[in-house]
Amino acid sequence: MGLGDIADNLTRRIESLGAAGHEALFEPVIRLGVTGLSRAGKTVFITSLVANLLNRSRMQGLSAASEGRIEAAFLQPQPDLTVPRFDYEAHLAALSGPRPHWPASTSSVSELRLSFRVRPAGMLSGLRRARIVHLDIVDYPGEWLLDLALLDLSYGDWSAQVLERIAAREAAAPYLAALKANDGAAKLDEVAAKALAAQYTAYLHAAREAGFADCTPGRFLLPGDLAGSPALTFAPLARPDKAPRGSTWRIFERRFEAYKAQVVKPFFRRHFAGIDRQVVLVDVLGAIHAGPAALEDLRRAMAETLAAFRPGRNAWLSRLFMGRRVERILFAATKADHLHHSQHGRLTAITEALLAEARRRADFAGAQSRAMAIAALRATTEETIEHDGRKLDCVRGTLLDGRNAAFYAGELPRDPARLLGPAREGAQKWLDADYQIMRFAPAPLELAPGEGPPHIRLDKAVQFLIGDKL
Ligand SMILES: Nc1nc2c(ncn2[C@@H]2O[C@H](COP(=O)(O)OP(=O)(O)O)[C@@H](O)[C@H]2O)c(=O)[nH]1
Ligand SMILES: [Mg+2]
Repeated sequence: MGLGDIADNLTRRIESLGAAGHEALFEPVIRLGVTGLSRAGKTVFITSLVANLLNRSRMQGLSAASEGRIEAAFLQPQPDLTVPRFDYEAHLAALSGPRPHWPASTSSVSELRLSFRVRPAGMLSGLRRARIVHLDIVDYPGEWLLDLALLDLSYGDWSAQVLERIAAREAAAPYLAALKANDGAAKLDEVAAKALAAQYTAYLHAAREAGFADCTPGRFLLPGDLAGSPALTFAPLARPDKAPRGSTWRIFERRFEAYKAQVVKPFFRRHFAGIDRQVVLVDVLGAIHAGPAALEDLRRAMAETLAAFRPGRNAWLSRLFMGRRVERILFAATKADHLHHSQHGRLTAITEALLAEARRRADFAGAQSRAMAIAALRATTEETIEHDGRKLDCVRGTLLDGRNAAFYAGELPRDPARLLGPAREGAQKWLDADYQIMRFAPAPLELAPGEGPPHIRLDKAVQFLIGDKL
């Protein structure tokens, strides 16, 4: 660990003590990381989570809530003064207004502190005094976790890997064509470099649209305030025989290294290293709908993501963690309200299987992990309809265009291998089934006092994540 790292750690600790004052020393803080690739459902998850922790009658699966031990829950100023606050009020207003709509998409790190006054569990519950427990929720893009793998790669290795993976992808054709006109050995032309980086970024967006998750560098998709900076102006190249000084290859190589040192590492240092509990949201249904290639890619991306939770795998990261670790990791397949509950078990089984390899490694590292199918905000109701003389278990909701419709997503297989097998073997499409997806608008809410927004298994998710700390 360098001096800079030590100083960083110290300042961070002192700041977090100072900000909350003297008492903070005795008040436990749980840092809950919420991540997932973009559109996985992070913003909706955090908004509904907070609303349901403030008003807990739909949280019977959280034992501190069902035992009535939570005397109060309240939002507080977060200790981190330089991280944007998660805009809970605005997101809740979007979901719960008279014309409910999904919150606008967000693309960087944000935080929110929720504090509880909670009585201890067990026999002495009535005797001992209530204590304060803080829950710091950190929302960060899963794309940024994928960048961890870059730390172990040289520019040359990364370029080779990317070019091999994208060779057969339709979405990459324009970039690969542009690449032909660029010689890595030639002197860098900044205008051409910018154009090439832009074209590579366009490929990443197209790949994301097509359902692929292996999109590095993560900041190209979600640049925040780094847009246009040199650290983001590079792209993978075919290695030239010779790369003289000043050549595109050499300069891209330097920028790749700068990206690692000045973008990737600070993210892990500032936001990731302090996390105790983690939920990884995964749009499994969306990937199934997009087809076998997208599902296989999601599996690979999840395995890579999990590498971040096994600090032993990466020397730099293990120094940063200094023996700490993320204690619990939940993989939650989101948007389960697209399926009738009779299929939720299958969705969970598919999520488990999808993550099996990755989970084995995380369990090995001592973290507890679990897979679950949830809906942070339930937008549908269930209904059984007759179709061609057959009973179909459907869901019904309001579509984005205002129409009301019953919807059948298709029948998920009982055996996850029926999907994962063909995905692994590179099948072009699902053979014996067709999976649909539909975007529902959030349903208008009529909440009784004490009630948070309707959800599916959000309470169980929270119980697994932080139940032992309340
Ligand atoms: N039906 C349903 N749709 C959801 C749910 N959560 C998220 N979505 C959909 O997924 C989209 C992306 O969610 P968001 O939270 O913004 O994803 P983020 O990019 O990970 O923050 C939303 O606009 C909704 O269309 C859910 O619980 N149920
Ligand atoms: Mg978001």
